[in-house]
Amino acid sequence: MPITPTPKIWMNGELVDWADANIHILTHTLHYGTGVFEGIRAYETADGPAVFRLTEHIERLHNSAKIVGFEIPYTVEELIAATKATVASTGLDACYIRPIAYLGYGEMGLNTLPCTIDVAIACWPWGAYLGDDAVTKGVRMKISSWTRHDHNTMPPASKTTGNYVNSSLAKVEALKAGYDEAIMLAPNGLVAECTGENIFVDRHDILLTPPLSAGALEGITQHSVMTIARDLGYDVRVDNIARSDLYIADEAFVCGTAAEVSSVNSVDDREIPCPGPKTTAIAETYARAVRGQEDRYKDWCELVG
Ligand code: PPE
Repeated sequence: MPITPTPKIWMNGELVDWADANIHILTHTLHYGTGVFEGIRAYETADGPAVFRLTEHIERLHNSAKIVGFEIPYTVEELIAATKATVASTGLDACYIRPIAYLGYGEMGLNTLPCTIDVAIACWPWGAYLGDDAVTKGVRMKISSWTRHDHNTMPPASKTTGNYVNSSLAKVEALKAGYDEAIMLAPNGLVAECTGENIFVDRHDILLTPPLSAGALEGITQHSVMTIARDLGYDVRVDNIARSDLYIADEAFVCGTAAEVSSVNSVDDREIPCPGPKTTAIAETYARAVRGQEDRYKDWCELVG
C-alpha cells in the first residue's frame, strides 16, 4: 500500500524531516533481517488523538528484541513519549505507527553483538488493511503452502523483520491465487495465524484462537477481542485448532492492529456464514473501544496530548 508522507520521523531521539530519515545501504538489518518492529494505531477520540494500547505495544517491542538477543537503548517510558511526540508532530487525528529497532551501520557479518542499535518511529495515514468491506463481506482465505516457522527456527513470538519473509511468501501466493489472505499452519499441521493477523473460529458456541505455542504472535488485538468477547458473554478459549475446524466453523474472523476485526467468508472455498453475529458484535464494540467510546475500555486509549 502506498505511503503518504507526514512531516517528521523520530530517529534516535530526534524528530527529523520525513525526507531526511535515511539509513546507509550497509545497515546490518537490511542485509540480515535482524530488526524488530511494531504496528500500532492512533485513533481520533473525543479527548483528542489516542494511541491504542501503546504501552503493551512498546513492551512487546522490548520483548521481541529480548527474544532475538539484543537490548533496545531506550526505555519503555522513553519510547512511549517518543511515539506520542511523533504522532503529535503529524497533526493527524488518526494514523498507523511503525516503531522499528534495527542493527545499524558499522558492522557486517552474522555476529550481531558488536552492532549499534538504532530506533525509529514513523507514522502515516493507513486505511482498512483487508478492504473497506472486510467486516460485512468478509475475506476469502486460503491455507498457505508455506509453513509458519518453528519456534526453534525463527521465533514467531518476536516481531522480527526477517520473520516476515515467510508472511510475504504466503500473502503473495494467496493473492495470486485469487484469495484475500493466507492462513499459516505450524510445522505440526495445526493452525497458527495469518500473515499479519490472529484468527478466531466459533464452533459449538465456543470462540477459539490458537496460542503462542501454535506459532502465533501474541496479538494485542487478539487480547482486546478476547476481553470484549467475554464481556459480551461469549465463551472464549485459547486452544489449538485444526484445518477442519476452519472449514466447518459457524463463524470466523481475523484480527490485528492493521486489519482490526475482519470477517472470514470462506477458507479454501468452503463457505463460512458471514458476517456472523458474534463477529459483528465484536467488530462493532472494537471499533467504538479504539475511539474511546466504550467507558470500560477507556484505559486502552493512551492520549497523545
Ligand atoms: N500475527 C502477525 C504475524 C502479525 O504481523 C500481527 C500484526 C498480528 C498477528 C496481530 O497482532 P496485533 O497487531 O498485536 O493485534 N501485524 C501488523 C503488521 C501488518 C503489516 O502488514 O505490516 C499490524 O497489524 O500492524
